[in-house]
Amino acid sequence: MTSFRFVHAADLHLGSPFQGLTLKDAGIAALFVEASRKAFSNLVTQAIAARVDFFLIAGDVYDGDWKDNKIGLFFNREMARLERENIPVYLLRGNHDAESVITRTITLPGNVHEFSTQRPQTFLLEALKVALHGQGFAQRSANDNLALTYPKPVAGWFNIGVLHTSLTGREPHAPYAPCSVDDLRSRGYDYWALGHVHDYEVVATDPLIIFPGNLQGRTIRERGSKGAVLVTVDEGRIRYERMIVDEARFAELTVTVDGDDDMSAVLRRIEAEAAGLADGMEDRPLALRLRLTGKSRHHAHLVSRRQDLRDEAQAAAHRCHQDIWLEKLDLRIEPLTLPQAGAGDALDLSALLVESGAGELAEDIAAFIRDIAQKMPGGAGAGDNPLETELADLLSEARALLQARANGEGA
Ligand SMILES: [Mn+2]
Repeated sequence: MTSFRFVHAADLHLGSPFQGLTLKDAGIAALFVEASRKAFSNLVTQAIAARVDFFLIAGDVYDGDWKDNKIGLFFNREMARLERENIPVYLLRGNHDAESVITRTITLPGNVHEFSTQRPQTFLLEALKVALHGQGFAQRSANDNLALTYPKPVAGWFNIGVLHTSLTGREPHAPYAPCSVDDLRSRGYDYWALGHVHDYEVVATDPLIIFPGNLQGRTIRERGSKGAVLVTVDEGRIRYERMIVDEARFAELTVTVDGDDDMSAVLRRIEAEAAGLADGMEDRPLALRLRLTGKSRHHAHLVSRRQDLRDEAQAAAHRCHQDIWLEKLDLRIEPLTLPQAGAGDALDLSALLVESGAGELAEDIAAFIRDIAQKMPGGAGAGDNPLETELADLLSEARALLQARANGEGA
């Protein structure tokens, strides 16, 4: 057997819109927007430095159809860098860049080889005695078990299966090309280069079945370090290691307040716990979703000063590290004692407020927002409406504010 090494990447999602990021600093927001492309350039640079023999991409190079040719031009430029180093690339289409989805094209250099979307195809790398088996998606949906149709291994060669799949289901990913680990094992290959799931996961070690994850976190759901996998085969022995290429990271932190905590006590808690985030940043900017939970006798005061609390929480985070940026303050603090509906005087504000949260008001407002969103230019009404998804928070904030005023706390 020969010795060689290769990159296994997937889910580049080039052209992906940056969602849900409410970073206040425009410069930092721009850095996150650029991060996906930079991460892929970093990977190409690392692959060249590692002198890999070939480069695999297991689907979803593009996030969807291109708005213009910019994203195709970017990919071509990176592929050409690999071609000048004589590194061939083998890729297939996933659900996001299925044949029927992408309508524009840019001619790619000759080192880029695409697996058929009609049937399993095998590329034979004679010099390395490596056989690559794969099939891309013709349509966005792929309900068939593609793995079971992959061919028998080439005897005496190193066989790699390339597949875009959710296996038997990986929340929150929709099922695509469903198959079991045993289905993959039944092919008798040496390595399965999977794509689709955005978290790094070594699914099995005999044979190796790996999801490399995506190259760059794009939302708060994609946290931690991101990258591809470098696989080295030496006289039949396989080693693998992660190639971390991300430019910026997402993290969540839950801080539980104590019943007696006032604003400054809450901020001290945030500062103490945010100090632990620096290790996971590895010199990258971090977008932090901070969740405050617990019960507090100062609930109304804290919630009615949400904006101050957010800015002070950002300041506390910056006292720990200059590159922690608050993505969102998720305020889930509850009052020490919930007001009881129906108790007390005829005009009980607490009771009224509790009742007002019981649905009707929320539904009215949601309908109102939908109505306005549809009339907005530029497709603002399409897809998830950020105002609508945060409605419950806004309502609870308004309730706390009103309660605080009624109690004479001012605001
Ligand atoms: Mn996918």
